[in-house]
Amino acid sequence: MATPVNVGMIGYGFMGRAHTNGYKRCPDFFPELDHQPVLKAACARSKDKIQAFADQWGYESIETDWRALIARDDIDAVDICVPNNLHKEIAIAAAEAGKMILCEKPLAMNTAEGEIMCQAVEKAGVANTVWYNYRRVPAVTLAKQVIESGALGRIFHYRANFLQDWTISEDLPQGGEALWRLDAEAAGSGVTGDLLAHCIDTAIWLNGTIADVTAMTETFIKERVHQATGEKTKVTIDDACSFLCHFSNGSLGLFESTRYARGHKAMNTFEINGSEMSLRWDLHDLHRLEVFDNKDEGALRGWKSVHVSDHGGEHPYMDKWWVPGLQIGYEHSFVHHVADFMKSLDEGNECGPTFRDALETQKVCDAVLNSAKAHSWENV
Ligand code: SOE
Repeated sequence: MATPVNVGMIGYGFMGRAHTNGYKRCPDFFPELDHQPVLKAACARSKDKIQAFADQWGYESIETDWRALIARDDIDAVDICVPNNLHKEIAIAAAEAGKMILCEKPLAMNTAEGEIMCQAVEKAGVANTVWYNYRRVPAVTLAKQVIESGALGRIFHYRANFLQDWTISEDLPQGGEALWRLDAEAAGSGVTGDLLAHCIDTAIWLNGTIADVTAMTETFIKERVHQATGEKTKVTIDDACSFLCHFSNGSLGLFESTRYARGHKAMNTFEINGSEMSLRWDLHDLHRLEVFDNKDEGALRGWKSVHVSDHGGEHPYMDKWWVPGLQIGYEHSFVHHVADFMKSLDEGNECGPTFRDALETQKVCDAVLNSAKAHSWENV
């Protein structure tokens, strides 16, 4: 009999579904783990909406006040799946109540908030993690293993982008349900905290810390109707952001994100170039890791595309799924995150990215935004 981890989910949007699917699949595909999630309660202000969510996904009960959820003795772990401006208050209260916390990215609105959140979980000694899910796409995890083996040699370059196109229409309102990502009051920033944060988390994980940055941002649509008031108000998020950086290992970084790249829905890529080998990954082909190995010889030397689908059981996570050659997708990265969190409870260690790890990404985001404002280089 597994040790239950009773989850209290706060939120019910796209991410609430993605995380819940992770909790549901974990016992089926990682049955060897001692700790296993139980969908204990879902929470949101709207009783009708959260009841419908709970019924659809199989949560045992509902709450309409997150404080009541956190106060419950039968909740072990709180999943924070609400707009960024609510993360800090909920995380501190959950930590003080001794709950484990799984927080949606980005950790906080800014570094100052994030630091307070780190102190809260560290003081309380509660298990914590932030849902930077792309680390757990098997091809990305494989890239980490290859880089750690030293096979790339000296690293010269790292480049990444995350491109979307869903905010090009001037008629799209800002604020409120589904559109809070366009409202700086709720989101803290635009593409920097929403999209680049993913790229930065992956970059730091693969290539180490970032020392300094210089950035530019643009807000293409200056005013939008706010859903809450119906009034046209100034847009203060960044619609696009690009930055250059130095990594602490001496390599150079180049990052771009936007919601104005017509045709791109979620183009999330990275490439890393070392003296001996380069690796390249693209979310739209997420099961493939492209590799150029300078040791290869002859006329057929070139980029090869490795289908990360359990060749001889060597590919991360893939032995948990189907048979070799059959690929998995986006949602599995969340199942893997849940499984790794449960495993960390079994083993008594941390599940990265912890709040402290995610604070590093937050620091880079802040430096990027400050640099864009000041037209300067900023240390992280
Ligand atoms: C924005 O459209 C978004 O949903 C992000 O908030 C997610 O973190 C990203 O994974 C996909 O795009």
